[in-house]
Amino acid sequence: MSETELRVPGALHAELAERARNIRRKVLAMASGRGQGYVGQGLGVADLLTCLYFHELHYDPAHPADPGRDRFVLSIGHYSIALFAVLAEAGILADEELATYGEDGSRLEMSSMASTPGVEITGGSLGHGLGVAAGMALGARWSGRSFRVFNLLSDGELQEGSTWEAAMFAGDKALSGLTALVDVNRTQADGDLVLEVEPVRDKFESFGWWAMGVDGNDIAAVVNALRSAREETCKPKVLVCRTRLGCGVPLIMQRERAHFVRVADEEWAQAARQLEERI
Ligand SMILES: Cc1ncc(C[n+]2csc(CCOP(=O)(O)OP(=O)(O)O)c2C)c(N)n1
Repeated sequence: MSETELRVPGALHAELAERARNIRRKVLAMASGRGQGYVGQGLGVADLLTCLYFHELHYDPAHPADPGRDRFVLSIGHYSIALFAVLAEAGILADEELATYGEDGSRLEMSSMASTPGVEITGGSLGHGLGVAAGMALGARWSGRSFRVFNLLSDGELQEGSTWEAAMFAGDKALSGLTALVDVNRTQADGDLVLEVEPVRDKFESFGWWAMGVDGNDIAAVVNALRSAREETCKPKVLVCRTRLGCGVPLIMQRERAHFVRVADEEWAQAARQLEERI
């Protein structure tokens, strides 16, 4: 057992692991219903979002727009499949609605819309989430509210100038209510990253942030990293999370082009079997 696992009670670890499994099941069900989707991303960040929604964020599922809620800002709109699965697991969306993912007229678009309960911003155009999240964190300070703001962004978004303007702003204003989680899966649309983004931690630190690296598919490590970030009260915080696209389902993990997955009918059943076998 690793040192980080020892610092997370077994019951908590088991509860979060079960949540993450449910979220992966929902991701596969949503994508197989359409025959396609951003399934690799959904599986890749399932552990991260589980730890965030079921061990860190303060919110009331019955009142998803409560002004005192902690905010989760998804800048990578195409990761909406993961967010919808988590919102259903949290009881903010109904499980039945997940079957409409990507359908014409559905509230569950393949790129997230702010009109969906539990979704804070409309996504699609990359590189804006960190700026919005920083603005929200400043708004909390100005209005004397204690809510915190978490932003999930991608390594591809680190190639956007707007991300670094936001990082500079948050560092300068010492926005300690802001925590960014960077999903470093080392891929973007056509395969590997087209521009190198490392060293990510050093870059954020040079903008005045507190930074830590973590295995984003290790539940115990993520729980501990979120706690360490919570304990830093002077600076904006960033967790640089290494994740694996398709984590939990070898069939998706092994795909060469796993950015947007189209899978044959029989392969969805195989993917679902692989997820259960791994459990
Ligand atoms: C401003 C902007 N430029 C380009 C795109 C097109 N686009 C959609 S997804 C994507 C890949 C981005 O890679 P990353 O954000 O790292 O996502 P991942 O590979 O994890 O899916 C791109 C370039 C976009 N949505 N917005």
